[in-house]
Amino acid sequence: QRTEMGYFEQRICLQQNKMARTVLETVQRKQSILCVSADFTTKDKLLKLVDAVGPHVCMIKTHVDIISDFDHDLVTQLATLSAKHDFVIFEDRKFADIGNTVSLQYSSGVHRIADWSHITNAHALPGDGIVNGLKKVGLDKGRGLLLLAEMSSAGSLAVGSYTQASVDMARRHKDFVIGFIAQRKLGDSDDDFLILTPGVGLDVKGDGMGQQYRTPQEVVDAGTDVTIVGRGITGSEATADFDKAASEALRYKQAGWEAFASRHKL
Ligand code: S5P
Repeated sequence: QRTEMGYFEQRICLQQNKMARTVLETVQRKQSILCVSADFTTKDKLLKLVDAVGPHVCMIKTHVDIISDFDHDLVTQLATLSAKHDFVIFEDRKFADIGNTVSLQYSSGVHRIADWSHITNAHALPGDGIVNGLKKVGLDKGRGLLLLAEMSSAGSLAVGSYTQASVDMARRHKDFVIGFIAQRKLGDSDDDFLILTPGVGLDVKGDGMGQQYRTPQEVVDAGTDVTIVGRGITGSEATADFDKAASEALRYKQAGWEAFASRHKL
């Protein structure tokens, strides 16, 4: 019978990238596979939301380009909350350009994502150059990258041979690529890529704009490691209720962990 330590130790051993190990260690420490997608558009509400859900998550996902009053104090405060609540920061930038351009987008501009985001993600579409461009900036800073191998939205083109080519690309860059945004387990047990799954909700099936939701149990059964939940926890920003967000986060944390612990016999 495998113990809880055994399961995580085994997986941590297989990871070449330090940030991949940090994600697994955080999941184990907090007994949470929950990443909250904090898609609020003002600094004050975003930080309040993150402080409210922080105790229940292994990771917080941001879209900094939607924040109307973005400044570097925001990322300083985010880093403080990350240390206070023990979570990994994931800027969901979805890079999609040639290597030279993405290295500039990652390191420079208003957001300087590489300076503060522990992990980020990219489409495999442009080919290996996108990974090389991001790696040039992020590897020395100890960052990790996820490739979007599948998407949760209806009619996604990232299927079949595109998804398979994304897995092959990740295998060529195991020092930097830690896993995938995907709807199910990808790769084999030797790879041990992290699988992060968006499109997770307990109460509704869609959002009327193509998003498709499955339950934490369903995505864990499909082999995910981290459930990404946005509006199911945060509700709408206009009627932001931070106590409600905290209690919903706890509900999703428990549902996800129960499914994960049972699947992996923890
Ligand atoms: O395939 C994807 C990939 C991502 S990263 N589908 C997604 O929905 N996402 C992101 O996850 C999306 O940009 C959003 O920030 C979050 C889902 O939010 P929700 O409110 O629908 O849970």
